[in-house]
Amino acid sequence: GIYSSPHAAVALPADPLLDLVSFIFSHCRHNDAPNTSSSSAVALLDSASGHSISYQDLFPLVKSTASALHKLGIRNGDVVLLLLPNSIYFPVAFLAVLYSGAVVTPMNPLATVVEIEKRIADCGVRFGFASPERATALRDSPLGIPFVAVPELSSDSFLFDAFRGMIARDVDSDFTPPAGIRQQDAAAIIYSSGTTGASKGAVLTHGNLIAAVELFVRFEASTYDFPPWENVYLDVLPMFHIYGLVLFAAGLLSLGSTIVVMKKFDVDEAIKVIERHGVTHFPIVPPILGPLVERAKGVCENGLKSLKQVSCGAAPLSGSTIQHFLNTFPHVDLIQGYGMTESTAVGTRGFNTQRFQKHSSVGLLAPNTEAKVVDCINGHALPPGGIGELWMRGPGTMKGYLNNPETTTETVDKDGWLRTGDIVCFDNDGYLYIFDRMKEMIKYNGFQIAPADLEAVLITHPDVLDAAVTGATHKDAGEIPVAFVVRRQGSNLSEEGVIKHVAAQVAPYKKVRRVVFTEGIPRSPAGKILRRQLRNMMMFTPTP
Ligand code: 4UW
Repeated sequence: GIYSSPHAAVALPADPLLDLVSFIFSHCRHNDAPNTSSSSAVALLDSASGHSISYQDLFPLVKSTASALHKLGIRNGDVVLLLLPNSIYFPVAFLAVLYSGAVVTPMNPLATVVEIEKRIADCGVRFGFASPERATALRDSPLGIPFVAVPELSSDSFLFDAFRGMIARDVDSDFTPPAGIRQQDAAAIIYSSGTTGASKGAVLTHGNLIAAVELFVRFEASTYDFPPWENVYLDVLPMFHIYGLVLFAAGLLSLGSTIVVMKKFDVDEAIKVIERHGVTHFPIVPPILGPLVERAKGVCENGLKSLKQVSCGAAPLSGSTIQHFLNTFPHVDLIQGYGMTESTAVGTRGFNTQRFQKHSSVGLLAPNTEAKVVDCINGHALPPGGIGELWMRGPGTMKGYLNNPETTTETVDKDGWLRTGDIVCFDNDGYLYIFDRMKEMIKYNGFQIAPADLEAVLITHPDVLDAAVTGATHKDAGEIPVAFVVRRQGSNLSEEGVIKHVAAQVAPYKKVRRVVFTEGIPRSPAGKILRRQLRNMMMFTPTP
């Protein structure tokens, strides 16, 4: 009943004393050839301004920034908050924190002060990176940690601008971590709703991230029949999310590919950028695919010639959208991938699917990764064709949830199996298909929302007696959060009032988008919200 990866095992570095940054730059081919045209190759390029960081400059910049952090007193194990939109400096900040021995916790840059306060308290953040506007505002708030402002453009003075007034200018571009960093040390704490409850910090180690870079990014590139350093990737995916982080702030930099960074996705702009920079690879989430096909058709009959591959994941992709894409772009490979925060994005990827025509599958298990499909009723591991919960095991599996041993043992069992909360099935060729999600998580445009986080906010409204949240399918966003609210007697709280109350306290993507007033929330005898029943209630409530 155990599925192993059909790919040959990949040898992962055995040295216990190894950090992600040293791993990345020891593999980056441009580092081997200093002062050649190869080392001036562009690593990161800002799509709007054309500002860029070359491979020659990247590692020294990471080392200087790590040295600046060290001078500020950041030490092994300290937690640093990255409250950053996509920019060419996101990877610099991320890798520098890791190289200083500290741990990154990334967060949506639109997070509210309440959410940031919670994060700081939960993982003991000591220091933050934010956009200039955010950093200024947060310095005056009572958060109690210093924030560095990361400029978005000026490549020459990045360090000086960022650390202005905090440290002397003399930073060390040959900095090495003074205290050794081990593969088993924490590198990132990324929040996820897991299978149930409020969002919690998944602790990912340097070893987890090295495994992800090898098994997800570098392995895939090894199957191409063209050199990965000639590839140009367009990044519209947020690097604060595991999918964008592993690809754009780590894996692709080890391959020497060029990454064109877009701060915010806009379909027309993306099409222009693809044409302008000869983009070859475009990793996306499902809500982007439909508009891309629609707009691209209008722009140029058989355009986007440079494009070789579009890869899609983080949420389900509809069959009709896939067909539409294939008809419009017969020259482009469309693959799906599957992974999760708790597996450091390691999971499955489609390979050569144009040839195999299995576009609705999320692909084959990554190397060194095993899976079981567990019958939801009797717990038996099922053969191909059987539908049940996916359990995965491999070197990407997180260390555990921060300060949460109980939820950790519920999620990763003593044999190392990670319960994904996804309902899936394998076919006879080892291709995985995702059917449903049994966990509570809502995915809005590919972003996670934990219903329990919104319930905690709803219940603070004085007119709300009880509340529950679940997801409803939505044609553009995939899913939207819907709140079920029991009002206090005599209250005339409106749908708009509920939506506003939540919106004031959460990042915009988490906003409640529909409200159903009800007499009571269905609960089990143990007090657990019966979410399936909520979904049934929704079917009988007319959409306004
Ligand atoms: N189809 C249906 C999918 C799919 C999916 C994920 O926010 P997280 O924790 O993490 C992610 C990671 C996405 C990802 C990782 C590596 C990769 O190669 C890739 O390729 C495109 C994508 O989203 O959410 C994890 C949850 O998101 C759902 C599923 O419920 C999973 O447990 N999910 N990918 N292709 N659903």
